[in-house]
Amino acid sequence: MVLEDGSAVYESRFILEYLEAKFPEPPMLPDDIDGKLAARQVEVLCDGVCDAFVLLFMERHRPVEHQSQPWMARQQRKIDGGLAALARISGDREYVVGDRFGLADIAVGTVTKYLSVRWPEFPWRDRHPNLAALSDRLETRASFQDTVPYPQTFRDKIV
Ligand SMILES: N[C@@H](CCC(=O)N[C@@H](CS)C(=O)NCC(=O)O)C(=O)O
Repeated sequence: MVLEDGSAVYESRFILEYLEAKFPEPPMLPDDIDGKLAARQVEVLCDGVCDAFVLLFMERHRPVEHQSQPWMARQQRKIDGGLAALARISGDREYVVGDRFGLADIAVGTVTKYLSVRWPEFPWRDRHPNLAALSDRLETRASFQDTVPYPQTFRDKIV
């Protein structure tokens, strides 16, 4: 995240910590310790899905003779398992954790939108209609509309 003075905060967990410290109201985390833990668990799952997808994506862009099918299958399992866990946790709740918008919603909405943008043919919506509904709801928020992810161009060859 690039700040107004041109400096940068990187790694999503630190970016969120920075934003929370700078703009504590409204809080991103629930007040109670169990709620905080639940939100952080969702964040970890989302990071895991995202990291596995980045690894899978990179592997797919290597020359085909260098690609490892078992490695790609391993990443795919993490993505599938992570999304299934997120779908189970979210259920049909309005917010992923507790009764107000917060970090867990940001994490889930970010990973689902990123998958939609970067991997449109992946059928996560058909598999998890509740996550699709949650994602669509989140995408109506101005903060999500203002920060739609876009695929970056890789200039260096992936070897
Ligand atoms: N651990 C880093 C991961 C950063 C990362 O790999 N981000 C990916 C999305 S999850 C990205 O920006 N990819 C660019 C693209 O796909 O165009 C973080 O959480 O900030």
